[in-house]
Amino acid sequence: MIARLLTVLMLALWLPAGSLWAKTTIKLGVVTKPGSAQNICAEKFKDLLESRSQGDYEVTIFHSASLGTETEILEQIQLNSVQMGIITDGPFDVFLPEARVISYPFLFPDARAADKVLDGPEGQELLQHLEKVGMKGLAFSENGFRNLTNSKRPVHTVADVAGLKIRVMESQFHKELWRLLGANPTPMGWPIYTELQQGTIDAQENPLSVIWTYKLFEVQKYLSLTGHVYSSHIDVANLKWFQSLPESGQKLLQQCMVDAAREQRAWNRTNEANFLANLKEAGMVVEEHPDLQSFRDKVSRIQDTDVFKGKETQELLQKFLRAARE
Ligand code: EAX
Repeated sequence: MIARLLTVLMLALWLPAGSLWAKTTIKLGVVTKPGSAQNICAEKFKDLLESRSQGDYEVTIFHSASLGTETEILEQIQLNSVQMGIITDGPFDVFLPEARVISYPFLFPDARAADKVLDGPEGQELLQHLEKVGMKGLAFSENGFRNLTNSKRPVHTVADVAGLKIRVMESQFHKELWRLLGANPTPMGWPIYTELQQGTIDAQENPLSVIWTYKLFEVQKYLSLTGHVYSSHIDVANLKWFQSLPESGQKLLQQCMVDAAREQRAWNRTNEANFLANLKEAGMVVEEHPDLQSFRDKVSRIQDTDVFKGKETQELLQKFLRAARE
């Protein structure tokens, strides 16, 4: 009798705890530090999901390379030891060659064109492809147009790039791009301040927000507004984990990420002029109008090289090229 009473009592005590345990916890990885583009999106996503789900979901953001490089975060997402990530498009290409179509050189004339293609059927097709590598593609947030910095000399034409030891993302495509431009590229994970400071590398390329937030002006004197590629983040989840959520949860999570990404893109664009002004004030020598035609000429045949030779990559590239020109 007493034993039965005790069981009933224990069950009664368990129930509220049981409903608390039903909370879904999510580990979300970004390589960058607070204040960075990825973090703005991650924090917005966390706010939206936790408030709209009234606490059914809890998001913990792992940032500042605490989970390793972006390549390493992607590996952890595939293993589901991390459920979600906001990751620069570059490092995806080792997992999914199709991802390199976003950063085809000089593809998008401006951010609006990028939004049109990435939010349209072509971008959605790319997100679908991620399922082949165990990831659910939720949305595109923005890193931004990438610009070249270096410690050696002003870069006006592509000839000035010759021989620069440049760090590129862990991406076969970016390595090939800078090889074609005449530099000496080395793939490395983020961050790279120490390597720039010690002179292991002379140059790097990133959007203005990153150059500012990571104080690269302290170790890079010259900035050229090359805007050679548009760089997005692909906001992803582990596919099996995502599919294990109730349908309402899947919809909510996706909508929160789409909304967070939209706000984050707006943040990035609103601040771009300030980032440039800050970098000038910090003493960078800025080439605002480099001879971009000389860059275009060097990479005009890149779509015939090995990095775009896969059938599906080539097909998606043709769709992106068409859509971007419409
Ligand atoms: O977002 O590795 C890179 O160059 C990325 O752009 C960096 O993570 C900053």
